[in-house]
Amino acid sequence: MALKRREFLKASAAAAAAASIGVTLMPGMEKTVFADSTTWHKSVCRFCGTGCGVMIGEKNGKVVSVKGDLENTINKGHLCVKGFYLHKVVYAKTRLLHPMIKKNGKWERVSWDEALDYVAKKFNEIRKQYGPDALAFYGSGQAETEETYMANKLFKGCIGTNNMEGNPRLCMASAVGGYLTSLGKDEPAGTYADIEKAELFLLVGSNTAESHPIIFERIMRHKNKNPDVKIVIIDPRKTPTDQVADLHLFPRPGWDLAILHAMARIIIKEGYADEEFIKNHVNFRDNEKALTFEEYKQFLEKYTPEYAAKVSGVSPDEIVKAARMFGQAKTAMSMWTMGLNQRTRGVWANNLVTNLHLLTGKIGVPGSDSFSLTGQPNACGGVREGGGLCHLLPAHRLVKNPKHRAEVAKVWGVPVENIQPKPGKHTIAMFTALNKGEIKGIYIMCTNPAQSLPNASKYWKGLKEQFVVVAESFFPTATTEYADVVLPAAFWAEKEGVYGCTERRSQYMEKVIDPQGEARWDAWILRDLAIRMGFKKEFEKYKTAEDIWNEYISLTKGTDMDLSGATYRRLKKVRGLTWPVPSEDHPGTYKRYTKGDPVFDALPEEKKKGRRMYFYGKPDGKAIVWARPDKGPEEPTDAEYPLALSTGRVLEHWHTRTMTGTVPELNRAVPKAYVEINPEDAKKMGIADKDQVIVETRRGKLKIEARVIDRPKPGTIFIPWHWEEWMANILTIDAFDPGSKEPEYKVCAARLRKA
Ligand SMILES: Nc1nc2c(c(=O)[nH]1)N[C@H]1C(S)=C(S)[C@@H](COP(=O)(O)OP(=O)(O)OC[C@H]3O[C@@H](n4cnc5c(=O)[nH]c(N)nc54)[C@H](O)[C@@H]3O)O[C@H]1N2
Ligand SMILES: Nc1nc2c(c(=O)[nH]1)N[C@H]1C(S)=C(S)[C@@H](COP(=O)(O)OP(=O)(O)OC[C@H]3O[C@@H](n4cnc5c(=O)[nH]c(N)nc54)[C@H](O)[C@@H]3O)O[C@H]1N2
Ligand code: SF4
Ligand SMILES: [Mo]
Repeated sequence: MALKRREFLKASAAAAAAASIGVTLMPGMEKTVFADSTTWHKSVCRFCGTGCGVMIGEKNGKVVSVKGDLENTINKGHLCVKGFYLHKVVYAKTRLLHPMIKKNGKWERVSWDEALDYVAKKFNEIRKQYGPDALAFYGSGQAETEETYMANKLFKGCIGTNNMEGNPRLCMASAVGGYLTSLGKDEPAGTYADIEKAELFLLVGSNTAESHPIIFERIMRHKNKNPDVKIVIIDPRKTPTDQVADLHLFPRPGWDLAILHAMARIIIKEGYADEEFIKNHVNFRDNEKALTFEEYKQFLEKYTPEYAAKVSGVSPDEIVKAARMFGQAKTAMSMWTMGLNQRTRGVWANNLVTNLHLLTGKIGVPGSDSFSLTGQPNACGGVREGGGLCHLLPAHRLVKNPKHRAEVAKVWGVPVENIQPKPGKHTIAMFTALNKGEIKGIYIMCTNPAQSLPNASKYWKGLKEQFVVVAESFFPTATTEYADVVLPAAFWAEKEGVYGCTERRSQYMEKVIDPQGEARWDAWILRDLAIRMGFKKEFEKYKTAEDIWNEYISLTKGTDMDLSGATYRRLKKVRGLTWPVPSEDHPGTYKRYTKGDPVFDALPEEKKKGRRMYFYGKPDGKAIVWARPDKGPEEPTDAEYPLALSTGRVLEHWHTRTMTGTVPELNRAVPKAYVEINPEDAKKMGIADKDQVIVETRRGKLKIEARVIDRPKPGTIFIPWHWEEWMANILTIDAFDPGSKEPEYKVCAARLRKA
């Protein structure tokens, strides 16, 4: 079987490209590698938002191996290298095994009782003296839904502060803003099942091959079988994803909005718009007011291919070609990630991609969708759906909505006045308040902000000065350096829970082994802390993970993201369910806003007349095509800082490397950081491959090895941000999108010289 597939892959140059970057391991291969006494347990990869199903091999109480789950529809047995080595991460030498308190600057091992009593006492003192808003929680799209749910209840419902955020703010907030403003509800309409039905893929600001390898592989397989399938990329960098492109537009970082408008203009001018769909399903707006279709067309007149080319630095012909390819394909799927989201115009960029789908009606039908790729394994499930941001409550509810507060307070068993109507502080505001001493105590769980925040060194002050509790599975990390207390957290196979991935699919993960050392499940750490803080009545009722999940899904009942049919009983058997899934006999939903979506099906017939889609998050059920200005980045290049610096990922490493950095195979593949410089620029600057160089921005300086390579567009440089030793976030800018509050990691101005 493995051989056959390899031969099949070789048949196409495109697939060979994927094989060459080592994307997947062959199903069946594990049979030769693992002995039979191993028992296998159904779980999910804890890395990217693709959500691959894994089988965890357990032998004598140890996790010994991981293989792809053949029955999982997402990955059908395939895994990328990160998933394949997960079992090694469990036993890393750097696992944090005991609670510790920093006493007189030195870490001291303490009992759980001492650690939790200490945190409870400090938090209560701060709350009493300075009020609830002097406390904060900072969580993660890698935490399980049950874990984020417990934190949400403790902080928003019991302590009474909405200062509850998480790293999805750095990641998915612009996509949330994009979906809400364009379609009215968060998260994609379609699912991965559209991949095999799409004729065209528009990959914009997504290095799919390295960041979502299994999604990339599905696209490749589909293209191999159907040579007419086309791939258009808009990305300033030539990444491994580029190897399959039929057309690649290389804009200057931060300047691609004009391209998307120009594409819309050509699509309409050349008759590719679906006038019937537009009439019944679409409204037009600019930042101030409603527009007519005619007014929108007038707005677009500025965006000639020549104008867009001038702004973005690509050729007019390529823009025309991209627009025609999008227009001519019967079905199209756009996918994007941080190249759009991590921008001060992140929400607008999201809107403009969705515009193309709304104008052509390439949405709500098989093979077509405006499909945002989610970064982390549970950013959708725990944080977007679970309500783990400062303005949200569980199940797409808002703190500012009195009805929503009342519904949640009732289920939480807390007085409704406990939940503040005002959103708390978003991530950058939260760490700014920590710097200023307005926030005096913070609980950080499953994230490493001292390294991952933009302009990170600016925020070390607050972490140093205030009371910082870090729940972590590994030690040390950049953030534990500044902690007062560290709490060892059970890791992946050591706990059960649910992850919700990119395609609205919730999947159950089994607890396979006991935690290492004294590590405990994050949800129980939070429960026991809550009880010690005085919230006994509210928290002692949770005895199992299922108790938490059941309460959570009861809150989703009747919402657009109804998960009430996704019980543990069911999730333990199936390979996840895509919401809405309103009852235990409901199969889950393939497409939203259209026939088959229980929310759509329940709408009165007169509302649906003449419509194949109803965007029920909008008052009249119509989605919005946005006329947004084509603004560029916050810090454009200039004579002083002539290079555009971008940061991002490599296939083998995950974020701050606390996990992948413990796997020798992954470290060998990419042992250290570097700055990519285009050969043209390198020549001008007299820099050779492997030279040590200094990269400098208005915020910091970094000494790093040069990699002279035709990947970044001339005038741009790229640094993978995974290494603490070469911390890219010393350099990045902390300007953020005014709507989504997501920072602009993807573009700032830099200069570079030989060290
Ligand atoms: N191997 C690996 N996979 C991961 C992760 C990881 O750490 N390692 N992390 C996960 C997470 S949380 C996330 S959020 C995703 C991120 O997934 P991606 O967003 O795919 O990854 P990045 O490398 O951050 O950036 C993607 C691309 O954006 C492009 N870009 C930069 N500026 C612009 C611009 O102005 N316009 C356009 N159109 N493109 C631009 C960059 O050139 C880059 O190729 O990956 C997930 N998967
Ligand atoms: N320059 C630059 N910076 C970026 C980005 C970029 O593209 N460029 N991308 C941004 C994006 S998209 C994201 S999502 C963020 C990610 O940034 P972070 O969330 O800060 O990065 P991670 O390394 O994933 O941190 C997760 C932490 O949780 C710990 N951990 C793992 N499992 C568990 C567990 O079960 N329980 C607990 N309590 N801890 C656990 C890990 O050891 C690790 O320290 O970074 C952002 N920062
Ligand atoms: S593609 Fe993502 S989810 Fe799948 S194995 Fe790789 S890291 Fe894990
Ligand atoms: Mo992310």
